[in-house]
Amino acid sequence: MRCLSHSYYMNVALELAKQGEYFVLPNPRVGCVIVKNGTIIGRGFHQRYGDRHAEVLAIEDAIKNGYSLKNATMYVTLEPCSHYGKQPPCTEAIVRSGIKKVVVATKDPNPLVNGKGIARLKSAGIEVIVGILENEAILLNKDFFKFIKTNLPYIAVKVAQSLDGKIASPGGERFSFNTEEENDFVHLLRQKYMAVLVSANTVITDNPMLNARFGKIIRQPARVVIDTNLKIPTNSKIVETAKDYQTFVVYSKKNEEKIKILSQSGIKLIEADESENGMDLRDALSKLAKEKIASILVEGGGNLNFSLLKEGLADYWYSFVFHTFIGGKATKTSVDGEGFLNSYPKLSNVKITRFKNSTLIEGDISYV
Ligand code: AOF
Ligand code: ZN
Repeated sequence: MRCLSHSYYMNVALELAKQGEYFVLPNPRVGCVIVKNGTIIGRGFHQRYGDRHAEVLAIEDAIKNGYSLKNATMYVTLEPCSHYGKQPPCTEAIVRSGIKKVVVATKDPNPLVNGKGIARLKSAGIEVIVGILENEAILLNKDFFKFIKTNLPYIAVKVAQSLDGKIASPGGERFSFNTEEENDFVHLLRQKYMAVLVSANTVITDNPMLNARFGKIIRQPARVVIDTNLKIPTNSKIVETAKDYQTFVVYSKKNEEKIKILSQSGIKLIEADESENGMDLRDALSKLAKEKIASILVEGGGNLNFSLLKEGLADYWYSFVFHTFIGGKATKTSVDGEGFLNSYPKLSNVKITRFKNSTLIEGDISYV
């Protein structure tokens, strides 16, 4: 009998989980393998939001392959669920199957599960081991973990800037040196998030579509406009195409007439609290989380980016640095606002990708 380590099988389950990437949010990516006498007899991963869970698919796969699950061991990247959601509890399917040991990478932070799944398995006499490749499992679902623990979406900010940090031309016009390479990358990136977010100023100056239309197209993210005073032009592309893409406008100052026009065009309006400098961003984001928007790619301007960093709301950063200078004292930069005084946000786990005309610098944002 071949006997490989727990981490070997968990790694196979993690690789399976990754295949759910674009489709499962706001659920987590989950992968599962079932092992008997050293052989993987069943595989499954959560494939699409609302669909069946990894464990149930792995059990079905093993049965379809003609195996008995009696005395088998299950490796799953997240604690099996024990509640009735869109799917019945995985714990019951596991208990019924005859599996005798379950190896879990990490506990499910969802308050509906959080330890209850493990307790249920143990109460049925199943041996449970927790913590194999735990860091990898958390990293795989860092958006889901933030969303479920804080009721705020996971926020990534994407900027395209010159070598000297400018994001517009000195006259204020849109700056885009994007070639096919960057376009394909960004449009795939948009699809990895549940929504793309800009401020109303960006809609006014650039009139963007904010959809995915270059390269490989798998899904369309929702679109969010942060629009404190409801300035969004009713003839902008976003308003005109609101029936084709899920679109939210978040505002703080009521304007009944504009609200009516925007709602009729298919936009969902969200009212967020006001703050001294316009909108309370944390409140806006928590209201988007209530709409099940678990992750957002922000493609806004320097002021919005500054506020997100200042309030510690941004989690990840992508800077496309084009190998070009723009110059100009007053030219807009990727992070404007009044600047940080003594504590500067930083990037960690930095990754660098070279394109022909630009270099992408990305990483986790840490606030110290
Ligand atoms: C698992 N295996 O593959 C996934 C789990 O609405 P439902 O029924 O799909 O439940 C969603 C919740 O279940 C989700 O928030 C997370 O806590 C857990 N996801 N659990 O055992 C899976 N996707
Ligand atoms: Zn489940």
